[in-house]
Amino acid sequence: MTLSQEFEERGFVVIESFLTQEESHGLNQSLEAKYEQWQAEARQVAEKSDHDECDVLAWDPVLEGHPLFCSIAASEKLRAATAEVLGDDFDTQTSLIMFSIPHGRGQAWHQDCPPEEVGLFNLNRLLYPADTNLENGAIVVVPGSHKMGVIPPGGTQDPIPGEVILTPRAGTLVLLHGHVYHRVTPNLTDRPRNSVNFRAMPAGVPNWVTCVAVYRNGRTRFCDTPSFAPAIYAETP
Ligand SMILES: O=C(O)CCC(=O)C(=O)O
Repeated sequence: MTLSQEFEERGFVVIESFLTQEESHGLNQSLEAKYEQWQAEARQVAEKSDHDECDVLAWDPVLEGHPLFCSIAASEKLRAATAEVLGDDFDTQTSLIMFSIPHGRGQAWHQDCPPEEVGLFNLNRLLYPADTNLENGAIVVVPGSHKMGVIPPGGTQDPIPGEVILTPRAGTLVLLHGHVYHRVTPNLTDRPRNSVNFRAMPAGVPNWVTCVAVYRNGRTRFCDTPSFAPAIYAETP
């Protein structure tokens, strides 16, 4: 099966050893430094509503012009891997680093954008600079759920039939369709657990596609959408 067929069928592909050891090491060092800076500032996780039980801190180093993150985001190898699943014509966003905080709840089941409009989706391009595991936070996905509509109501970390537990090793790239049901298990350790996400979209999909995330018990709006956006975006509370 080609990467493109696998992505179409399952909604995700896993590419191991995508980053060099040097790149993983450099990303890790920058992430450690950022976390230490936050610790010094006594940074807390923002108070969240009940349905998005996510204990994360977010950072956008590409927006800040961080050289290493910018060079990986703009690399030929990331472009080529993305083109395998989206075709040559795609758009990109800046970066989203998610620090799952120590002893936090990870990330509840969610879809990264409403699935009602099948063609309106983003692509998570998730890089893991360090090993993940069941202690610091596995990423759990339901293969094929990008074709199953809205995630059913239920517990934020309760298993969903068919789920697959992924524990990407350092250097792995996971390309994940934004309509796939996924969660990150709680971080039981004393250190943050990180993913680096360089989101992309098929050509023509607007930037605000990532403004609304769908949880099992509600939707969360992260940014404003234009008035002409579909109602699922424009009217989400
Ligand atoms: O950190 C991960 O492994 C997954 C991140 C995630 O769920 C997301 O960005 O929507």
